[in-house]
Amino acid sequence: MRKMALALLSAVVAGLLMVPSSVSAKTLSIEVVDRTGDVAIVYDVEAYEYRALYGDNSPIVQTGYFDMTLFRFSLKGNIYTFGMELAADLPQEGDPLPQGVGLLQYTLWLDEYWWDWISDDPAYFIVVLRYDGSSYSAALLEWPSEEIIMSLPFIIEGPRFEVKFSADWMENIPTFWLFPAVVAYFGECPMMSWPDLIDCDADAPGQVVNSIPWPPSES
Ligand SMILES: [Ca+2]
Ligand SMILES: [Ca+2]
Repeated sequence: MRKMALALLSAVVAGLLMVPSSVSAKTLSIEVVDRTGDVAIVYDVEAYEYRALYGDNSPIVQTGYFDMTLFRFSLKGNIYTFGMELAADLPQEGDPLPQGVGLLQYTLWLDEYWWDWISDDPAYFIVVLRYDGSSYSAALLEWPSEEIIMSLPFIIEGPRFEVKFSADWMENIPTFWLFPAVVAYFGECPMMSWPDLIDCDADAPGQVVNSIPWPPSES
């Protein structure tokens, strides 16, 4: 299903810097910095150049909360935490989304394999924080059905959020790949678009990986 998003975003310029991960006996964590100002930048395959899908003054860009600047994932005890920082505060409940956007979704795929645009390999689960223009919700979802397995606790503080879920769901899956993205659904269209990915362009300066391995390697 993710591959369908190629219709809108054929490629995305993304910068990625791996921040050294901290590993201890009790806590595993990883932080990945994402470029600021890379909302919906696509590669124009006809012009052979990158261009912004939305202008600087478009609401999608102006709001700032479609622009991921940091991705966090950690395991402490039996609890996984998925978090992001955005370039601006997340909307307050009741704040309208930009015109045309029906759902804002901060998304983390937990993939079986290193994910790429071509093979579109299956995911075990996805974890989402959703805002529909009136209220937030967070959930663990089956993929690709997107059926809710369970609602999840979350906190939002300014430009940051965290969603927590039990490691019991992954107890038979000791290793997997992480793929975080900021997703939007427009109007009644069931297809998602991708205002910001952790990265996907092999030529993007600073790129290290296409998906992020879990658990992080000790270094
Ligand atoms: Ca990005
Ligand atoms: Ca970004």
